[in-house]
Amino acid sequence: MDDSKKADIAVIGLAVMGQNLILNMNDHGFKVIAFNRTTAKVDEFLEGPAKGTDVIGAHTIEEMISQLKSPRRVMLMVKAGQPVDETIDKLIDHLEPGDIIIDGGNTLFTDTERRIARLKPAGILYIGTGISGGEEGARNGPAIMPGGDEKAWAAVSEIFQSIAARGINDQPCCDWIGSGGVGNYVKTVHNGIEYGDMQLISEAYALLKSLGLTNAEMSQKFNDWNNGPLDSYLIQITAEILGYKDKDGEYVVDKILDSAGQKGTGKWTVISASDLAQPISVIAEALFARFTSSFTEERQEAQKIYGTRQIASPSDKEFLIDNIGKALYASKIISYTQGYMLLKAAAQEYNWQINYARVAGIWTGGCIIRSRFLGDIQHAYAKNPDLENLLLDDFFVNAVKENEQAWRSSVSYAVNSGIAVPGLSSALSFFDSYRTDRLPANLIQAQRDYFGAHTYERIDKPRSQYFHTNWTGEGGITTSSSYNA
Ligand code: NBP
Repeated sequence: MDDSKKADIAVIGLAVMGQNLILNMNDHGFKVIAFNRTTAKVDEFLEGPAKGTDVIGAHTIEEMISQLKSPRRVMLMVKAGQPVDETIDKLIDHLEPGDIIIDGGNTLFTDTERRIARLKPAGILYIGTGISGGEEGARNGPAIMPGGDEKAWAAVSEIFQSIAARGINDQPCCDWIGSGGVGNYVKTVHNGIEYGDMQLISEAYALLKSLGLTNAEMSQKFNDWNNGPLDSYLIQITAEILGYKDKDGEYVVDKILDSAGQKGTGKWTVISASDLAQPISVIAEALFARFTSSFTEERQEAQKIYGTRQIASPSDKEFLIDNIGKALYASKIISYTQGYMLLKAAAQEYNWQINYARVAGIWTGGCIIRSRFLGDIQHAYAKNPDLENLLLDDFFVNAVKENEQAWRSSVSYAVNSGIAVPGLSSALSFFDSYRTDRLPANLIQAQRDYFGAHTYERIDKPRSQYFHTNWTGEGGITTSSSYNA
């Protein structure tokens, strides 16, 4: 076949993401060839959503490869994990040096690094890209975070930047993130931040509900908040969800079981943060809150035993409602601060050059955490690419100071009323730790030295000199050198 008639890209995996990305690419003038392990889905797709488009189908890998332009671009939109490796196994003998495999799934970044190393001897270029925005984003413009072999970027940038959403200043929500597994890593942290946002919003909902607001009133309140600094996709859909009634006239949200699921990216974020010693407490609490929510029957039993606490009646309900929005905003600042701390630590550990302003810019459109707020983060890092911590940027210093009192009173109200607010309260505790020049960790060091001779540094001596006290008079002078937990 004449190369000009061949397809620009192949997409393997015709579930919700693959199908919608193909249609999006087709809309932007790219010729796509579709393939799926279960080939009946190829025909269903061509006869269904892809009918009338320029999308073509293949029923074997060989057929798919023979209809692709060189260098061949093959995008995998299959379930993350083993299915990606199995698909690569089937592809590898049909590809030539310079051909490109792109994995668009929610892949663990170390898997991408392993695959890059595996494909390198064959000269096959590999990209691991985060894609965010769910079904709607894939169809109309997702946020795309590619990383891997930089040599491959020039060959895919036009396709990806065309199909991506447009964010702040009409910039495409897609750019080269860097080498190795960084694209997947940035997407993982995006998802962790998404967990944090969702938890904080759910806590604000619990607090508003405790004040007796109806679903319609809460929906209105979230709509109001969406017109201020909290303006974001998640606040907007929360307003819609709270106002949504079933055919029977009842609110759907009230009928949904309060047991939250998770698919792994929040967990990966927390594991990575533990590996890199980064205190992403809001994301961790959001993950743990989902775990706690799943103890449905036990929680019901416990409520019978402990009863419900009396809701503390506020002196000024409207004022407290307003404070809850401010607490949500301040906590969101902390959660993103922590997410960026993790990104910075990972960049240092894995030798990635991450453009933090651009990452925030990519997240301003297409993805689940898109918000006006990310524009402020972009601005902070554009102003100072070496910014040590978002909490040290002038804009965020002022924002936290302005909302601090409202934040404290909202958390106090929750604590006094027995309403769990792990996100809001851990964010506040992090802030109080971060702003404190002397924490009680001196006592922890003393305890460690007492029971394990782990030694400590002193405030009256230079750093990196270690001391041991014979606390009981019975220990020796031998200190621990291997155990540093
Ligand atoms: P799924 O994650 O549900 O995967 C289904 C696809 O994987 C089907 O095409 C299926 O083929 C294929 N597949 C499986 Br399962 N095992 C396979 C194997 N061993 N070999 C080859 N193909 C195999 O699809 P999705 O929800 O569209 O997500 C695709 C990727 O995008 C995932 O990594 C997901 O985490 C990520 N993602 C999803 C969303 C979302 O909102 N859904 C958002 C962002 C990212 P079959 O038809 O033959 O079973």
